[in-house]
Amino acid sequence: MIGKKIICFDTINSTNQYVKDHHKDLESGTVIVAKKQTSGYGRLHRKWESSEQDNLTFSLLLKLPFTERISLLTQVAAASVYRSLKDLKIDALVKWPNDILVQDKKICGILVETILEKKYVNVTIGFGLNVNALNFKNDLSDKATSMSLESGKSYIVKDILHLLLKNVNIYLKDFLEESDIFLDLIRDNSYLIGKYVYLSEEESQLVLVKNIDHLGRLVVVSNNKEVAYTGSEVTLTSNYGNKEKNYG
Ligand code: BT5
Repeated sequence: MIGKKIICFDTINSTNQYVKDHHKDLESGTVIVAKKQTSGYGRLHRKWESSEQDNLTFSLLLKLPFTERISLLTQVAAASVYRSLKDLKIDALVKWPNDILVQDKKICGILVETILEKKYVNVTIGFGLNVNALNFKNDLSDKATSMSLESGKSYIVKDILHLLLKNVNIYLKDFLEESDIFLDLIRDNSYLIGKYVYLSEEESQLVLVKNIDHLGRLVVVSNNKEVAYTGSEVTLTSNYGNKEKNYG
């Protein structure tokens, strides 16, 4: 069960880094929370900004047998964030592979990292959720939002953590039982399905996003053929063919 053990730090470099450094000593299901991260990061080591105590930054460790379905854990995490926001009456969309958006702005980023052992895989799932932040640094000001900005309310960060962990437990159970309920939730509330995107900075061809497949890959139509990409294979630069907004 996720969250039976929760370890809280006032300040730490990064909760994902902590889990990766200490996975041998931590039990599966352990949650590491930080009030402040000095080097929080996203994919490709992009910086994750978070003001002290206003927001939720945490990681959880899972030790699981290796299967190809491990790649679905980002979608399990995204479904959990989506559901938690919905429970609090905030309507979000999931932007594959790892962003949760509200009104076109990023409210949460998820980072899944894996370390392979002989018999199992250590999976670190990091969540950066903007809870009470009321403003963001320059380059984020037009592309980030928070729960408070969307609802006008302020929240107790610990309560949001517990709600999120409750939902992670629900969708993780589905995942372990090989159900795809969380995938349907992601598909039904997808920011990208039905839109045209560029798959990388270099590409000039817009492709139509058709679906998210059973392994969590993005299925696009390119030259009349369907092609499935994993999150590490492509970097979406935009939506609607508008190259100006890059959510990272
Ligand atoms: C992510 O990466 O969105 C995953 C972020 C995961 C952060 C959590 S916090 C707890 C755990 N410990 C860590 O060290 N990390 C995890 P990516 O898709 O690469 O997006 C990164 C981009 O999001 C940046 O380049 C910015 O453009 C944008 N960004 C940074 N901080 C943000 C914020 N607070 N709100 C919205 N967007 C942000």
